Amino acid sequence: MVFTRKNVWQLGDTWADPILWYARGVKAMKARALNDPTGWRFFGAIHGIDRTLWTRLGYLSEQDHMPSKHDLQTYWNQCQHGSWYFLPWHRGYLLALEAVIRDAVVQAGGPKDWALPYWNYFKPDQNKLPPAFASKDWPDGTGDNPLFVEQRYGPDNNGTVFVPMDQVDENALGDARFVGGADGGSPGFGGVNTGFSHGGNIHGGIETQPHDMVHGLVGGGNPDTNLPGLMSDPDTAGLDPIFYLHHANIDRLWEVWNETPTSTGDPTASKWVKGPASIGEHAFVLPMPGGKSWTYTPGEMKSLSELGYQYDDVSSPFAKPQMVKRLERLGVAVAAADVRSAAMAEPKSTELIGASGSLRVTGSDIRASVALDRSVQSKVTSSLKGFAAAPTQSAPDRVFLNLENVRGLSDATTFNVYINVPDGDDPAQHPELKAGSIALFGMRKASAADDKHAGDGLTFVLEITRIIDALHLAGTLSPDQLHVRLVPRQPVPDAAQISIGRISVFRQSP
Ligand SMILES: [Cu+2]
Repeated sequence: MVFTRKNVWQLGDTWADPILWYARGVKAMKARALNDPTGWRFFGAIHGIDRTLWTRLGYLSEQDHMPSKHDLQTYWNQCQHGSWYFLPWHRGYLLALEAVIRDAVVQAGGPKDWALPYWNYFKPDQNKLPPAFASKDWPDGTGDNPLFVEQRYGPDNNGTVFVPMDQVDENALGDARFVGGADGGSPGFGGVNTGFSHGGNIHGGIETQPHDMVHGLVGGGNPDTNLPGLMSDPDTAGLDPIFYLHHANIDRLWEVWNETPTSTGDPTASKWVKGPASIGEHAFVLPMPGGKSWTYTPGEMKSLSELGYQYDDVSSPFAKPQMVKRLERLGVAVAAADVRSAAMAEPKSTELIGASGSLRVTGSDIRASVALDRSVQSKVTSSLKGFAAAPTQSAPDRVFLNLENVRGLSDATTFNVYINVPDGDDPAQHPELKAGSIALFGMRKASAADDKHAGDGLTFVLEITRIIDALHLAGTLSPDQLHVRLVPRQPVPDAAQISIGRISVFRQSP
């Protein structure tokens, strides 16, 4: 049997069978105790649990019995973030949750081929929360719809949940390489090389966008209590039923990337294929129906078809490879095959062009200046010129803006980042100068110094090649400074205590 995950907005009806059965399965899981490995809260805690936060949000009480020490150590707090294990760990997590839901569905007389739908917020008119999740009622009007979550505040913190299209993108699909560097250059499509990483510092391309953004935009925060929506924090996200439809879409994008002609494929390094257990660290292990336990490796997650799964749509959202579009903008005509090899080349070196000092993120308009090293900058210009002169022999530099060591307390914060907006102008009027959008998913956890983390916070990497190319074409790529502006969706309160270690710019030569 092949299980097919389908687009939630194209099932034909708000309460089409896959959604109705999902709701019944979630209800069955929610009825189970905290220490039942097939219970809803147990699964949420597998992703992550912060007991203070759970208690304050009403998901944990003194009446709850904790799981055994063995179960706790085996299963809880396992999600992989800021790591090349992000995609494969979450693929396994979806498979296990789906198996537990399906077991409940089949026991209640539902379809044996039930599979999770996915939410593709990028499709026209599909960026709103699917209506079955927004309703307090079941279709018959009774009021305990388990898909509804009170603590889901949306981008404007008012309970209207949608994904604003100007804050998400799928550009990570254009990154040819799965694994990136932790050196200021591209973090890759899938992330950087780490060991077991429950909260790493540098998020990979697809993790930053759209993954983190959708978490922050859907969850939002409670404007009265400053508590995050469930989706906004990795320690509560797995409690929201929409989580699994969002992650099914991220998982689908992994498949889309693998089908993209410029992609170089999943990692082959044994540390990735065999997973963290192969280097003596925590294994990936999840509960299955009937008291079973399932241990898996990233290598086993590579092939969806071998796992018996497919998506109803894995077409690319881009008509042309992004590298081809870049060359067209630069006015360079190159055969598609040459473009492909240039895009797929392993990066040779990464070099710092400049950096700012530390800054505090508060209010609604945060500004910083990055002093640029002229000699490094001229290398970028000559790489662009050299490429135009001999396009089959080289590839132009890529340029990355890094927000390093972002620390603070409020993961629900999201903001847009702009470069060189003219003084007095509204940044929103300059989409061509937007470097990207960032959500601080995982920051609170990464900021706390404990036995496993140094409290370094998160580092975000945004590719600004497109903006640098435009400055180059306009003949204005020679300033001493780059002006960076951060525009939060909601003003950032002082109480969020958000700071950035420094903002830096790197060139990466292919
Ligand atoms: Cu997630």
